[in-house]
Amino acid sequence: MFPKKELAQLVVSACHQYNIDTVVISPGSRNAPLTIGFSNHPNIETLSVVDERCAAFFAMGIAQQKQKPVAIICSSGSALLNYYPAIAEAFYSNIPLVVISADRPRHLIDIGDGQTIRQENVFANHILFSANLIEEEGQLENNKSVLAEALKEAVFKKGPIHINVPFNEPLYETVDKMASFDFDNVIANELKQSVSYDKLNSIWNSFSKKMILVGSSFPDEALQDVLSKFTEDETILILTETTSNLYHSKFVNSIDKFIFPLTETSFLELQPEVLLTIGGMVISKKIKQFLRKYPPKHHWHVDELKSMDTYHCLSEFVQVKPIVFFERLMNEKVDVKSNYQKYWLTKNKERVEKHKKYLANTEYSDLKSFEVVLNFVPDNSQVQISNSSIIRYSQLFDLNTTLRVFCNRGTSGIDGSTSTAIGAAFADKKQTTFITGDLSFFYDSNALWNTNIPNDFRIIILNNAGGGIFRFIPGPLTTNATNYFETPHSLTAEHLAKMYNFDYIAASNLEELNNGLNDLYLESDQPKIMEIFTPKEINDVVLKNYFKNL
Ligand SMILES: Cc1ncc(C[n+]2csc(CCOP(=O)(O)OP(=O)(O)O)c2C)c(N)n1
Repeated sequence: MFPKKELAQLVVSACHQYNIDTVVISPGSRNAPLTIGFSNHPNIETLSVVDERCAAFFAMGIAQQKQKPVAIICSSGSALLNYYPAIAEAFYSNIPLVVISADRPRHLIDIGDGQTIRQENVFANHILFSANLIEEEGQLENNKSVLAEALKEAVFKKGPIHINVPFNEPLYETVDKMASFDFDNVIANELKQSVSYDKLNSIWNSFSKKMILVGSSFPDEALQDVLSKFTEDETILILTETTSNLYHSKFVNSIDKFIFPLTETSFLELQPEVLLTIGGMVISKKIKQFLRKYPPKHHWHVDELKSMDTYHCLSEFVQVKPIVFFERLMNEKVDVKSNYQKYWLTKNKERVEKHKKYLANTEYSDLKSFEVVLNFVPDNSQVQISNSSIIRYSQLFDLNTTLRVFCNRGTSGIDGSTSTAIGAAFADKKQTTFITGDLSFFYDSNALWNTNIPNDFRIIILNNAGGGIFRFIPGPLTTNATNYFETPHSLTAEHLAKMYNFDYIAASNLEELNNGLNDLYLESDQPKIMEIFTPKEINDVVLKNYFKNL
């Protein structure tokens, strides 16, 4: 059974030809032709999620793991606007999210028809392409070319696109056969790259203090191998974020711990002459502040697609795959004497020792709990982390090097981390642990309203009864409006767990935490939530003392 509407058939064909094999559908009538078309396609998996905000983040989690576009489909009206948080996240995290909205034809907009808003170009500020299709005789070629253009953007530029598809009624008519539509050159990559290697090599080889900083990246063994070779060059210090998914004993893997204790004089020593950045968003506020205040002579960002001037000193956007660039640098490397790397790696070792010593004697708190949790997360599994303190705690630890770590840092929202984690767990097939704060968890609790959650999915909530971050950062506690920052509450996830068929484990001290984590990772025929209740009056003190002790 197929939709009778040619336009719906065209959209389905285009998505298939552009290699989209997963579509998340939210319910509605106006999108019925698309729902019928996609759900009957033999090569496309369709998944149903009611809440559009969750559906979009869920799809984003799948696209993040599969590294290919995933489509989301919804009805007209405010349904579409609920996609916006995930669209913004996908825009800044370079995730190909194909947004397809059903709409009414133009003559029915703003005349008092129901469930109708101005949908065309509605995401204009955070979208790679907006395609506004038209359901009229003679529009086939135009619709085809605009669809192709949109889908190409999603595939090759890795970001969100919006396809708005107006349908006249009737919406539910079907036929037995689909027409065939051919889209030319669907896999041709049009990116042109030209890099002035001679100039860059000569700069690179003339300095003795070079820093490579890696932001969020999908795990990439080849990149890790090439970068590992750079550790043999004593002029180079490599800093990697938790979400870089790169590991080596000579990389500084926990940037905040490394940077925090530095004084003015040591900042001058650390200031690189050349800064080479790769990857996406950088979490560490401290490294951003440092590099903005002590800018390098040259900052190059190496990426196939895009670059941002995060440190206000970008001198060169090197538009090429990082691995290609690194190989060229390596081949033309000249030996330069330097104690830059050795000095800073020694300093880093001292920090690691202090970290261990402090944590060995730390009382039950968010920080201590996070350490214990990390000891239990199984090797070779995936970890999704929500925003706020949790992702910042992760930047203090040298993580198990077999883990794959992700966080929605495109916009750092607390609004879709659970849904993203569920999408990622669904796509990855490996065990996934989602570690989250309580506000982030309760905010996106509709994420659990999803029939595609794997049984080995685990949620760990550090419940400090509010936004713990606001007790730590300077500012909120000095005001008389703290409740509006911290938003204290006494909610627990217990009832949600019951409602959504999750096993539930609670812990309120170290012993319960250890026992609970043992149980958490036992096999089960339903997913599990572990809720760790921590003392909010102590958490910020423990963290402040941690930094003092470094
Ligand atoms: C959608 C959205 N709204 C508001 C914020 C601002 N914000 C940042 S952290 C935070 C509190 C998070 O609390 P919780 O998840 O409990 O984590 P904790 O601070 O306790 O680690 C808020 C409200 C945000 N990042 N995203």
